[in-house]
Amino acid sequence: MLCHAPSLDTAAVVRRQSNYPISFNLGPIDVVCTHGESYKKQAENLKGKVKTMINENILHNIYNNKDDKWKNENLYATSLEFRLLRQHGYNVSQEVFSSFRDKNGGFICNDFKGILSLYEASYCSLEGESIMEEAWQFTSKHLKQCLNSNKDDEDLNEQARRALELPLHWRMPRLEARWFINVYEKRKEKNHALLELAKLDFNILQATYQEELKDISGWWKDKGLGEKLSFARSRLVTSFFWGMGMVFEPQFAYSRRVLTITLALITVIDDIYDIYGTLDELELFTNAVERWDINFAIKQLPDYMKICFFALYNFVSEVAYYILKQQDSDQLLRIKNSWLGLLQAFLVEAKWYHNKYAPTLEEYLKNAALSIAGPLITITAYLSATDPIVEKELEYLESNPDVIQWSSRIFRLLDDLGTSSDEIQRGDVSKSIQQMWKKVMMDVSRASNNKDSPLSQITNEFILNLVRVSHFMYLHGDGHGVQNQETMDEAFALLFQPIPLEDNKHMALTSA
Ligand code: LA6
Ligand code: MN
Ligand code: MN
Ligand code: MN
Repeated sequence: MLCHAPSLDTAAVVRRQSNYPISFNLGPIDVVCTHGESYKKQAENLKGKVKTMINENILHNIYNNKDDKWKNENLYATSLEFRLLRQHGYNVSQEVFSSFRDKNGGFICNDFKGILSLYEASYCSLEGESIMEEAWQFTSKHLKQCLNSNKDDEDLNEQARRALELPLHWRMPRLEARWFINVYEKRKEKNHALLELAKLDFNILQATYQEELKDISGWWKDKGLGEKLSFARSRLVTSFFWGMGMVFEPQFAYSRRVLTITLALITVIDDIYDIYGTLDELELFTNAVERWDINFAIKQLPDYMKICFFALYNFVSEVAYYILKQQDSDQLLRIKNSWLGLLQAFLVEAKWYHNKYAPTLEEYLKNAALSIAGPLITITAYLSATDPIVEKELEYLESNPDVIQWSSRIFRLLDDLGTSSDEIQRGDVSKSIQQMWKKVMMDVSRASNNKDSPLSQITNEFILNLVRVSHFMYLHGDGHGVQNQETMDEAFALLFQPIPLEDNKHMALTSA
């Protein structure tokens, strides 16, 4: 613990340089006009029509009526039901695929659609499930082969290509919705009312996101961290994207705001620890957060850290205040300690760097699962999206349980793959990511099927979604830091391009 300030001769310090590009400006938000209200009216009309077609208890009914019927159905339907049920926390055995096995360990299936569906289902497997592992081996091999020979159905080919790139279970739900609307639209047999409602729903939510982002970016600009700390990345839009990926439903606007600012602050502070700060300064900053003492910070920190500390201090206070006001529950220490955990992990890495120490792989991974901010982000999502906060669940999250450790390791590996220019054997790593996903799914499934588990279904979903956003963000390199074109195009389309609607006359004819 530091009792006096080390000499901080800031002028004499030679600092490292970052070569991150500047952030995208927020032009699109200012010019976008929101159509929220007109979309909502049209959607209300369609909802009535669609309600009568869709049975809202559809999964529940499938699950309860299943027992013997599994065997009789085709592989496509079985795989689809298996995946959807598992994704929604139902307990389904891998044995449902037994009747599709052949003598050589393969699967009896002669259509591409069935193989694709089984491939997607295989990603919902748990540790030790040999049938599912074989299903994955079998289908991924066949999909790759079929891709080249299946000339007659280009749409199906496109789906397979995308599935091989990343399976559905690893993709962000909202991006998938956007993509699937296009797929469905091309189908010959489709329900126009359903399609139109999906588009409207998408556009309505998008208009809401735009309002939110406008508001949050006003906050961010007002704080001026982008200009004051010009060495650091200012990543508000991509940070919003992470938040939206974790909690996309309209009622979670506050949570998206808190997550966005949290991610943007993490990114700035990460650059202080990785690039700009001296070791003495970093010790001081960590210390100031540990004490949570604004007077200490004012007296001891160099100017550039002061502004950052203030921003963090005020933001955390604001969130704690909000929760106190809403729920009479004081979470200040909780949030502060989550931040401290992150900064301590950042500091360990900084010490390694400055002391030229090369950690062992195990040492590295243990710390890296913290420095990726998975625990902080998960707890922040929980606190900002849950009312009432359940003490037992929160304590569980704070204890850094397996589910957070494994999801954070995946997040870390993906980040390292995306942000490191070193040659890494992608094949090996992606297989280990698959194994880790199974570990995550083990915990999620255990939690879903145990009434006494402290984890709720929705908290599990936050955790899975964080991993899904990282799959997206690092798929083509470093989407967050470098903001490569491919990733940004897809992210921006989701946030700023409404889906064109069919004209109303046509709608009236087809959906009557
Ligand atoms: C990302 O940048 C960053 F700042 C992290 C702490 C990872 C978590 C992801 C966010 C906040 P970088 P590092 C989006 O790749 O230094 O520089 O931990 O993180 O690898
Ligand atoms: Mn970094
Ligand atoms: Mn770092
Ligand atoms: Mn990185």
